[in-house]
Amino acid sequence: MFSFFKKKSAPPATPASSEAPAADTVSSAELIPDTSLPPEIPSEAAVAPTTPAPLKKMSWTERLKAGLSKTRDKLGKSLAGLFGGGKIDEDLYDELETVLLTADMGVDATLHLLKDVRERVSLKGLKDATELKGALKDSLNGLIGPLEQPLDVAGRKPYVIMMAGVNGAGKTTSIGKLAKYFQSQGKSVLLAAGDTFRAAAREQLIAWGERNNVTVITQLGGDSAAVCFDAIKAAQARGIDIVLADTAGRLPTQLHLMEEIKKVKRVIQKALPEAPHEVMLVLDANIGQNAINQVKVFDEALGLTGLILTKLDGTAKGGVIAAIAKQNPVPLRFIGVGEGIDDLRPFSARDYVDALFD
Ligand SMILES: Nc1nc2c(ncn2[C@@H]2O[C@H](COP(=O)(O)OP(=O)(O)O)[C@@H](O)[C@H]2O)c(=O)[nH]1
Ligand SMILES: [Mg+2]
Repeated sequence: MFSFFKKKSAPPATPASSEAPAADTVSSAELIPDTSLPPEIPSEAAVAPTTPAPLKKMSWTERLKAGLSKTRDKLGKSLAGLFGGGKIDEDLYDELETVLLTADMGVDATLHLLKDVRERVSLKGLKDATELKGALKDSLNGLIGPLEQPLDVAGRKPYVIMMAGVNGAGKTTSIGKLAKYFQSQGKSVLLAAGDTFRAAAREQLIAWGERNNVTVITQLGGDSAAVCFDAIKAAQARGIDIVLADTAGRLPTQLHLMEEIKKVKRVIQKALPEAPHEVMLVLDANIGQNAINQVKVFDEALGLTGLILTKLDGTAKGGVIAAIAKQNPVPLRFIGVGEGIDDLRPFSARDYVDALFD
């Protein structure tokens, strides 16, 4: 019931030219309850708890395993052949190289893992191929372990999380899931509908907010930076713990849009100098190796502090985590393995490796 959107009554208080939002953006604008929601918003289904019942009953470990089944099938089946028996020799290492590359780990991570596995094998004097699995798991854990740095939102209020990423990566859906996740930890949450390019994105967030008693700050036809600015001011006024700011999707090659999102970040800083506390890039795991380029470009533009990797359930390219760890190790805060509300969880390297191999 606490979903609001701002009537476009005041002139845009904003940043477009001056980057200096009026101090009274929030108070001078009228906040009115949104009654104009269409009865059904298809995209919203993404964040609604529509997961089929049997899946709901699964534990996170089971869901993670189910979610990673495509990657595991590809990796696991090939590895099962390798680990089946016989001697550890050069042919085996050659095959292992191919398998790792096929799981989208990329050349750098693959070479790193091979070298590390060889060292473990010689250190422990391993001879039999069946013993290789443990060595590979340890190597992989060593490589991706540093990405495991859970988000710590304590001590700063509001804690501002800004989302970035290409269209369809899962930004808005992840915001819905994260809002629920933080609420379950007793935190209050406010959403900024910063994707002002698409009406559907705004509606997706408003509808989600209504269902879950979360305030959504939005402007009809507004400017993304202004919406985020308003949201932070509203969160401060209301003593809210966490602000989740959505932004429109953009490709790293769309330079004007990359400039626009830099501006969003600068205006957030104007609202609260220490914010955004977290700049999170949302990546669709299906893009495989392209993820590396996206991390690089968004990092250069915004200074990323965290990643969310979504849709691990729909892809056999789960190995991309190893590539990120090797080439651009931005902390992987959360991974998504489905469309259900509980299908986004903090990344655990060990759980991930276990789900891949066991
Ligand atoms: N299977 C699956 N689908 C996801 C996941 N995360 C998001 N999606 C879907 O991806 C689509 C695009 O998500 P959306 O949040 O609108 O992307 P945005 O454009 O980045 O905001 C929606 O249909 C989501 O349900 C995930 O972890 N697994
Ligand atoms: Mg969106």
